[in-house]
Amino acid sequence: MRRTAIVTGVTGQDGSYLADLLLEKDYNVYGLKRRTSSNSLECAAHLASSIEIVEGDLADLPSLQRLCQLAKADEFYNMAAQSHVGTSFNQPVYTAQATALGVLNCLEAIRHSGLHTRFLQASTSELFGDGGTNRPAEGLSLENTPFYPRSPYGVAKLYGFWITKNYRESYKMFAANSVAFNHESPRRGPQFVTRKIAIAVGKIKRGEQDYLHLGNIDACRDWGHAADYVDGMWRMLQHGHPEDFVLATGETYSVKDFCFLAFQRAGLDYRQYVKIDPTLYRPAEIEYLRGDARRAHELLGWKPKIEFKDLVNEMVDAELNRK
Ligand code: F7E
Repeated sequence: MRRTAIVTGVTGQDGSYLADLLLEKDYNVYGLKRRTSSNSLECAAHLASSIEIVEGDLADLPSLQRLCQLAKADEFYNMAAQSHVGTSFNQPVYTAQATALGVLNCLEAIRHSGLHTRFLQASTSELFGDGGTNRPAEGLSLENTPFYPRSPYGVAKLYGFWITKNYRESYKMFAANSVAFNHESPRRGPQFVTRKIAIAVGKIKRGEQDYLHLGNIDACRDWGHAADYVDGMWRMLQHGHPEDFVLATGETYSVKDFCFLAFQRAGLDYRQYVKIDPTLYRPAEIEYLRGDARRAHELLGWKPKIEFKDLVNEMVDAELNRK
């Protein structure tokens, strides 16, 4: 029988890649979309005729309850959030409503639906913060690293992580957290640093922009490709029992490294174009992230396929080819 899935945040990078994957696997897909005045489908424009788009909001429990009753889904993926770390310092209350309480609303909608819908919470490496002073040689993992979030976004995600675990333990729900390190693609929102760099390279190359202003370019991230990470999330809901998993590449690069490769792809030297703007520094920063996804390799057979350099090239090429 054809399986059915609900994907919140379907108009974003992760939700749209996940919907692509589920369609390839012949699922019926219901995508939740927040109403906006532009009514744009953003990353989901190519999905308009192949999935059911339903308007609703994570902060509005009745809209999630209606969606659960309508879809009668086997799987529910919560990919929606206020996900920009910098923005969360300026909009902490909204971030808590969407990114923390939104998870509770999803779980409540499933719990009261009377259905056995499996739930995936898209959680994040932002839970770890810097991992304290402890930087395990093998990378950060749920087994070896205490949580120490460094932003209102990270704190909201921490609530989402624990409430998912709590509903699993309290109500025996199949509910799991994917603790994903940074994942990027040409569909990444333009305010995240990788896409901001790629867009600037395209514009500078075309003579439409002179400089690129960035904040802390020494920050290091474990960057993978979003298409690989949604596959890890899908595998988590096919697993024999609900568990939380880290998804990461195990490699880390600085923002400066990203700039070097991105400008080089266009035949440019980043040092001539990148200017540091202190106003783009965050009130609290995570300097270094590198994950250990060995449990996902061993138990889910998951390994990221796309390497860092290929990710940078794909993102820059997409911008260079933009008219
Ligand atoms: O920043 C530094 C910035 O905004 C990366 C989200 O998906 O991944 C993402 O969070 C680094 C930070 O991502 C600029 O200070 C320098 O150190 O691309 P980002 P993020 O904060 O790591 C995690 C896993 C999530 O869960 C989040 O939802 O780059 N940086 N200059 C800058 N960052 C931005 N955005 N803009 C700059 O101009």
